[in-house]
Amino acid sequence: MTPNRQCIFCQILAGKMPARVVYEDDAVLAFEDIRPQAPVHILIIPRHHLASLSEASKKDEAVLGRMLLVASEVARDRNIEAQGYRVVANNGSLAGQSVDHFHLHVLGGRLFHWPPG
Ligand code: DGP
Repeated sequence: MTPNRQCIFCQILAGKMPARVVYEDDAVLAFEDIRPQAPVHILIIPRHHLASLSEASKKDEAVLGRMLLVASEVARDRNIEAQGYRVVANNGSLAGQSVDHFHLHVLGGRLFHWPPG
């Protein structure tokens, strides 16, 4: 899928917006969230523009799996694996999705409650 010019995460992927990248490969990019909600807060995005999980289809199966594995690797690298961490995907407006480029949040380094707010 072609990059979306209005999409801030596509701009980060294109190198037009700065980001503190912590991991990248041919399918995904991981970088620090600009408004961290925990001591560790990393976003993981697919390299192609996928607006939300609702837009995903069979062709996205591999990248969705890669994103979860990268979440696990990032958690290990940032030493939040042993204490536990949270992986979140907000999908759509009621869930609080504010950037329409699908992303996983990896959050750690503090206590999280359930259910989330
Ligand atoms: P969500 O609400 O689930 O769509 O999360 C979007 C996240 O993206 C939010 O935690 C803040 C983060 N974010 C928004 N704009 C930027 C940006 O320009 N750079 C970075 N690094 N993070 C951003």
